[in-house]
Amino acid sequence: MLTRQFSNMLFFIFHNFAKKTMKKVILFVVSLMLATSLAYAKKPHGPKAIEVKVSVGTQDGKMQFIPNNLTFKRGNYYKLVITNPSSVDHYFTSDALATHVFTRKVEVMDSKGETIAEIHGSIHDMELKPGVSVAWYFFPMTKGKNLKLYCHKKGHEAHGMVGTIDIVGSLK
Ligand SMILES: [Cu+2]
Repeated sequence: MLTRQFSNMLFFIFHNFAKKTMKKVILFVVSLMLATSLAYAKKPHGPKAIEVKVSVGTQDGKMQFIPNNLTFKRGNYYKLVITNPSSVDHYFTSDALATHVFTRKVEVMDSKGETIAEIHGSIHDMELKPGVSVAWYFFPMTKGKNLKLYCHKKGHEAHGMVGTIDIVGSLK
């Protein structure tokens, strides 16, 4: 009789304890789910891109790409920001770069930096009006050395508006 009472008591204690613990566990799991969903909601979509900047021409009218050599590593994801700070039109042309990378998208920005267009598909050539920026998002795919970059506006290449692009490293 005593043992039965004792075991009943034990069962009651354990049952109550389990209920409380269960509540705590559920509360913990729910708050964890909430926290992770909040953390994800704050993150922008897609992988994190490494930003590289290049200017086509200069404010004082030089026919140059700055910098005139760009290096990209395979296995990374890039956001190449091409800006035209000059007062004339310039091209950013590289047939080789276009075939050596996988383009995710190209964003076109106005002079205030606001995105006004998003382009999907492979890009070979772009002409930038004064004050405009373009962000080219891509994954380097094929290795390359001294890939040609130039501006094909009449006379600009002859004036030194040329550059090179290297794609290095291995795909993991
Ligand atoms: Cu040019």
